[in-house]
Amino acid sequence: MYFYILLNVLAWIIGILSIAIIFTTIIRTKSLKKAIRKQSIKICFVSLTIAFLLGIYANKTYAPHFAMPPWMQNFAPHRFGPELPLVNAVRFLFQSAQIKKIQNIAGDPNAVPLPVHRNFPKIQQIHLTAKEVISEIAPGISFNYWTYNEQVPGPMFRVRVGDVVQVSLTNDASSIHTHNIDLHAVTGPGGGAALTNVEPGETKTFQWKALNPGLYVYHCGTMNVSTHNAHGQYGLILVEPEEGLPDVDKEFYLMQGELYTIGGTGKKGLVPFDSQNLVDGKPSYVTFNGKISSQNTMDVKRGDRVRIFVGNGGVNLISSFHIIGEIFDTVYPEGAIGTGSTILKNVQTTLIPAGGSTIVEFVADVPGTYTIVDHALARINKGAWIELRVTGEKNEEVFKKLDN
Ligand SMILES: [Cu+2]
Repeated sequence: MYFYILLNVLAWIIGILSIAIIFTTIIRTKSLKKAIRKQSIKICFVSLTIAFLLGIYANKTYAPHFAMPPWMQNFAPHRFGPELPLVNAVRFLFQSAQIKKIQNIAGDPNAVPLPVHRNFPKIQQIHLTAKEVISEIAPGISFNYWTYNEQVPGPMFRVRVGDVVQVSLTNDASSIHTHNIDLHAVTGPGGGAALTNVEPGETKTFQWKALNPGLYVYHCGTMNVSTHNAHGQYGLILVEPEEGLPDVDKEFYLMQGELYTIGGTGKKGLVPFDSQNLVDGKPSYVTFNGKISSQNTMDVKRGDRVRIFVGNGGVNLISSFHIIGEIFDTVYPEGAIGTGSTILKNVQTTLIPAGGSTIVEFVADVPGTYTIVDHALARINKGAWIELRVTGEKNEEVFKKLDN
């Protein structure tokens, strides 16, 4: 890595010396024509060309940001940095034409599994496929997402406390990278990550018992973890308490996430991952369900009691979850449910830690369009919003215009 810095320095020294000799020779001979005929000048021009080519070589022999910038300090465990291995970056460039293109990467917010409604534990099976795909963050802006089941977030799962859950993870044969799964609902080392390290084409399975109710994040735990999460590998699993959750009319599934891309917010084309901005915590995009303004809709009717399961895939930001024009009458902070958990009433904005979750509930009293945001509002400019539509008759007792 330092070899390239030395080459760069050498190129500068040769270049500056060559230019200095050329100028000195011209000044001494007082004639450009005579100076050009001198052997020393010819050598200097050759040296300058070599310095120029050396400079290009020193700067371009590794893809910037794919390899770790040599000046970037990294203290990740096992000496794994946030950079993508150069060989994988090269493989991506050669294989990008064959990588599957997904029309809409966003996981459907309506795709919530039905309540368990069961008073006994059983064996549950979960199967996921890690797959690397290309899809749009916004129109004209594509990214190499790493997914579970070709969507961001991965599918939501719903089990009951006491259930035995068998999780099998396949890494699609087309993948370039190794993947695994760490479920925060798991009691056991690594949440299952070490047991599910799958090379492309491999499948591994492990079993765990759901001891604690709660709404838990799952994510890829392959080194460098933040790099895998910042490509979209996260999702939620709900472990219902024995008594279940109160019935509601409509449930939704959202996950906030961050994307780090070279060229910054709005840069068009297939935008590469930016490891330096990942480490600095400067995402180009902050999204709900993987992309800006998901094509999926969130529709409810006036009077519906609504529950949203919300996760934060991170990896740097804490979400200040808020719906403009709505108040959460019930919040299960940090997704904590079950006997003894605190329930908050009448909340405007609730925090979701990176790698954490929340459950919010409210009644859709007034028809209209509501924007769901991270109330660190500058993030709206990076895409942190999605709309909820409430249809039905006006409710002027609660909300109406007063004309002057
Ligand atoms: Cu992964």
